[in-house]
Amino acid sequence: MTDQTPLITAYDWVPDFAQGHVRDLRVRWALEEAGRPYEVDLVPQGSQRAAANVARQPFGQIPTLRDAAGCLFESGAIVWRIAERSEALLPTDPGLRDKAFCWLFAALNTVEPPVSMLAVLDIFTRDREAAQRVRPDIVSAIEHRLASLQSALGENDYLVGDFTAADLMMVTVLRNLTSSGLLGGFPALHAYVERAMARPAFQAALEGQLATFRQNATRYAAAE
Ligand SMILES: N[C@@H](CCC(=O)N[C@@H](CS)C(=O)NCC(=O)O)C(=O)O
Repeated sequence: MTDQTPLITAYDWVPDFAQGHVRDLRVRWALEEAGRPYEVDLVPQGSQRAAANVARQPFGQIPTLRDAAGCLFESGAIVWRIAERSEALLPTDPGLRDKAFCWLFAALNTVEPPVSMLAVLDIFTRDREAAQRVRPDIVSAIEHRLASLQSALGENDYLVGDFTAADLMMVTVLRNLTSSGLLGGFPALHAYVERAMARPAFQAALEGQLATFRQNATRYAAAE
């Protein structure tokens, strides 16, 4: 790594359900949009609690970003920092930048919580009966958010004029709903997600994450 090359952390492998959704994707996508080369420090799956990881990220999670200015954690903070230095991810107008900031937080703090809860219920909750009991309430909470979001998006392609870091964040949250089919009830949001995912920078970021998992699949399959 040169002094100026950002170094991000990512897992060397994750189970199938998480592939293409691990949050280093957000950072890769932002750097790809900004046209900034980067390097990836692969964290071996299962080593989350290792001292080196906790030193970088207090919860032992990925992603982090290290560059000449220091080390950051939390994907929202990292993406915002990249965006602040790139006109590809933020408008120059201060009012529009403020709007993008608000929408980035809305993605993480208003839309993502019920979306994450659905993943917890569908993937991680061992008590299946309990999960099925509360699932309709969570689906309803998500649909409530999606209806408001679709209405705010209106007929626009993106949330704040051209594509911004806010769209990057919102789309990485919304695409976690793909397998649930919930986006099907919101055609404008479905089209919004497809539009953003068609961007070459997204495709490059996704391929970067998936290529690593493919390379390490045999090793982890053997260990299972
Ligand atoms: N709020 C954090 C969440 C990071 C996060 O949940 N990372 C996951 C991968 S997507 C992780 O490292 N999970 C392992 C763990 O929590 O031990 C962010 O946005 O950066």
